[in-house]
Amino acid sequence: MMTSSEPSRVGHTVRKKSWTDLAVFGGKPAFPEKLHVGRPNIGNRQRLLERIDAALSRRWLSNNGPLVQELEQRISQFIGVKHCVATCNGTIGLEIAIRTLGLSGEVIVPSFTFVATAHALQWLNLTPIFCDVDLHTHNIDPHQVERWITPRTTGIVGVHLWGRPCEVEKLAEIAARHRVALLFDAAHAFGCSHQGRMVGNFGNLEVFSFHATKFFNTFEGGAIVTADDALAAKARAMRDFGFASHDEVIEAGTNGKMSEVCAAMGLTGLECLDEFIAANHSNYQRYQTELADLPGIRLLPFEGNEKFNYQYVVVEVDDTITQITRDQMLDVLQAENVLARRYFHPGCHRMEPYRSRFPDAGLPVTEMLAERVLVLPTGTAVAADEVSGVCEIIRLLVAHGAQLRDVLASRAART
Ligand code: T4K
Repeated sequence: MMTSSEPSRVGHTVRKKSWTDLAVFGGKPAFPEKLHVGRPNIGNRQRLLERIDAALSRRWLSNNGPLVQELEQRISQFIGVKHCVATCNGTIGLEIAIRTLGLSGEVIVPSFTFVATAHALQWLNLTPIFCDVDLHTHNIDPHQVERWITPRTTGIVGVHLWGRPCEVEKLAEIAARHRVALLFDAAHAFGCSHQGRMVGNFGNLEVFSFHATKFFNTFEGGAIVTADDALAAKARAMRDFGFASHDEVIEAGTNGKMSEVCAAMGLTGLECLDEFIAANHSNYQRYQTELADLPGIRLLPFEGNEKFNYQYVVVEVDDTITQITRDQMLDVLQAENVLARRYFHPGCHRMEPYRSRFPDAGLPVTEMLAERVLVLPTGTAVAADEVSGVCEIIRLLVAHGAQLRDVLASRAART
């Protein structure tokens, strides 16, 4: 199916023969247009506009409309989970899930995540207790979780970072043994599986983000999924001010509803998931081939016979080997119009209000990864030859690492 999401190119890529041609030194940027991390996957524009048109004709724009109901049903089927409650974004989804589980006191959460994970707890006056992550998977380290459990702990929030599922069995065992709730922030992991089961089937509840930058988007949006009837009913009421029926309020709820126009985008995107995955997968494979064996550059692998959405292409830069630092590399890439990102720098524990509260959080792996990780552009808006162009620049930087480190450092010192 042809969709409107194929990359469109204006102008040509400029090839760098020598490091002196780099844009940071006055050369022409390699790419005439900016390459983003998280350029939205659009899907079939015509289907989207038809759906929006139908919603306008129905004059039903929000409040659990037919498109939202259809999206929830399709997502439940896709994941194989009983309940899906669509929300206006992932952050509100997390807040509703946290309240639905009745969490209080302290909740254990990784610091190496988008700050929304921690803020959702803080916003509800809970105390996020930051836990370190595993060096290889970047996910919450179950052994470290045990370390932080106290009588005040009521829950654990795992984040399936980059779409790679957490060690869900170990976390479930720890949560059961300590009688605390287990919630997953699955913002990155829509369409991914663990041991053949789709993400969305683990813990007490899981929460997706369908933000524009995500693999599957509803402009803004999210969803809470669970197999538990009571939790689903509670989350559904909380999403709608606490209403259980027209005149009956059973909870102090909020407004977390998804609009019909967002659901229209979601339904259209669901029909194009295979195309999104194919584009991401092929970009990932190209990065893998072209960055293979590059000293000091580790591309995080997607391993095993599982489903992945390949939305985040993540490299670790070990500057004891590359010499050029991750941040110098980022500056060079940005000048070439490659808007790579250093997600998630600094860790949440280095941001306010957490930094003042936990000055000595003691999270060595998080600290190290926050200094090493670079996320590279991919998605349906990024073409194969653009991926090759990005890899070519990275190879050039590594080949002249020591020289560039010094030149860039002395330039920075002069400015
Ligand atoms: N948990 C986790 C683990 C998360 O990663 C997130 C969100 C959440 C929870 C919360 O879910 P939501 O409440 O957002 O549903 C972006 C996204 O805004 C955020 O949703 C996402 N994680 C995070 C990882 O990335 P920023 O601050 O990096 O966004 P921004 O504006 O810099 O955009 C990123 C890139 O995408 C830029 O290069 C521009 C490009 N872009 C962005 C938008 C919105 C486009 O090309 N088109 C667009 O429409 O946070």
